Amino acid sequence: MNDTLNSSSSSVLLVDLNNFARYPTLAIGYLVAPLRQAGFKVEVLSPLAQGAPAMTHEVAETKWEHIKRRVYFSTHPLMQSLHEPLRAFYAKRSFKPHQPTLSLLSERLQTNPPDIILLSAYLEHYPTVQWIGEQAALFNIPVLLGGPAFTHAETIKKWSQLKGISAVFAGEADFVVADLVQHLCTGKPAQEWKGEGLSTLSNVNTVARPLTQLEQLPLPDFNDFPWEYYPHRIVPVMAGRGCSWNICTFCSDVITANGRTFRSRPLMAILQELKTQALQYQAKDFIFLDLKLNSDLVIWRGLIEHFQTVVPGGRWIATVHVDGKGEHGLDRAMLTQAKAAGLTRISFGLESGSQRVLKRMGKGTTVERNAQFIQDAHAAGLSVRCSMMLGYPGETLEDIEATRDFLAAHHAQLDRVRPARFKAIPGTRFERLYTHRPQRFKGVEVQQWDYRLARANYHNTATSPLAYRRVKAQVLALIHQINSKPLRDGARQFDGLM
Ligand code: B12
Ligand code: SF4
Repeated sequence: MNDTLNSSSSSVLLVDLNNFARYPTLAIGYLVAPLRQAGFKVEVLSPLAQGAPAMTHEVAETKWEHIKRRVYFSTHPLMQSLHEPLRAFYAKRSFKPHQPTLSLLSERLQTNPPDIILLSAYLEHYPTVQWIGEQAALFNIPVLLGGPAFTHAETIKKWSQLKGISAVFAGEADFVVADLVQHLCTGKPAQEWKGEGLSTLSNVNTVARPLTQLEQLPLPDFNDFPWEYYPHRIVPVMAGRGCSWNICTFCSDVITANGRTFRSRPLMAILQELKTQALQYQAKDFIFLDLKLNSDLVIWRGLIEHFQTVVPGGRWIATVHVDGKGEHGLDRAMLTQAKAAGLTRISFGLESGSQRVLKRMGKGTTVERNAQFIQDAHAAGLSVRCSMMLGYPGETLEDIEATRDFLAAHHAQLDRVRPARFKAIPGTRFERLYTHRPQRFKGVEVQQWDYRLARANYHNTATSPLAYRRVKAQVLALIHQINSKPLRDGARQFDGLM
């Protein structure tokens, strides 16, 4: 490694492993911008940037999808023991390395090696990261790894041990990435870097504190993405990081690098970003990736008030949380204004139709408020999508019956429902509650916490009885019916995006 390298002569190859979205990866935009500003020669290698077809997050509903869902959500005692091998099989297939990207990387290392490789990965990308680390080691090229899920000491430790991975950065790197890359490019040992959050094989450090001063964030740079290949030009944006509720027991979003603690950006900066990005990428459609866009009501109202001024004719989609008490900015009048401001689709975490389950989850909402929100959002002309959870620990026959009745009652107003099986994730409030008092979760037995993939293998015998399974089948049938409906006008371009 050349000790005299400076940022203007160092080449950085940023590898983004995401090909699950039909729009650029926000993290990449936030890393490229400061690196370019610092004078590095940055190149992005990503399946998406290589024109790989993006996988669809939510595929069109068919009979086959329904059957797959029946298998995935089966809680038959036999299936409970098959879930883990089936999951591993699915993960292997879905997250298998994208060969064209790897071939390009391989060729690049042989012909024109970069000074450093930066990898942004989800934990599902383990085999690809392993492969890239091994290849880079052959050419003696440092590899810096980061991603949203590197926030648990045990996870960081496991990934720091990978061959060829020089260091794992845990936290939001927006303000430090240029300095860190400069440090590593000059060949200095990673552990001598003065900042927070950097771990190596021999020294696992804590996670960098959540960023403050978000007003200083640069404009994400998406120039390396192949806009011409996208069926619709959609720009991702985050108005703030984290979630103001921050309490749900199962939630792993609020323990990610960017999700820890709620921080808002100034309204003017967000509006300026919308205006500039729309012009820069000739796009009018935006996806807000905020965990809860109504976390800060000043921002939420400000966006509704000014969106059309900064992006005339533009449209946007967002996720919100229906707070159980007080003002949440989601009354019918506000939603009607939001629709007029271009909001096309709204997503929220319904989770359950049972008040008891919502309470156990710490969801901070009520069944009545959820119901009112769905009615109001639909009446305002919005496409309403919700995520929900089946098999939350402690969910009983009566609870799942309440969920079935809720879905049946709102069948006409819901455009899409995305169900998930409860996942036990290390670092969440659930892990702490379970470890402290497992008997609180009757029928649930966590067999193994897997820190490398930040998940757990568990059984939930409470969901095995035939009566429960029958009602669950009814819930899945309702979901199939809802998801088979045509989408409301205008929402089609946004289908499957979140
Ligand atoms: C938007 C989103 C999506 C979108 C778009 C994905 C995309 N890549 O653009 C869609 C809907 C397509 C999606 C799909 C999936 N997602 Co998703 N998604 C998110 C969400 C809500 C926001 C991500 C985001 O843009 N964050 C904003 C940026 C700025 O933050 P960041 O990514 O953390 O990046 C910062 C730091 O991590 C760090 N950093 C990141 N990379 C690097 C690299 C280096 C070298 C350095 C130094 C630093 C660094 O600096 C960045 C800037 O501050 C997160 C939740 C969350 N809070 O992160 C989940 C999340 C990332 N998704 C997750 C998952 C599991 C998935 C799916 C697998 C779900 C599924 N089963 O279908 C798929 C597959 C995605 C794939 N293969 O790429 C998990 C990942 C956890 C993990 N295991 O690693 C998360 C954390 C949700 C969760 N709590 O479980 N997702
Ligand atoms: S409201 Fe959503 S993002 Fe916030 S803690 Fe609950 S599940 Fe997580």
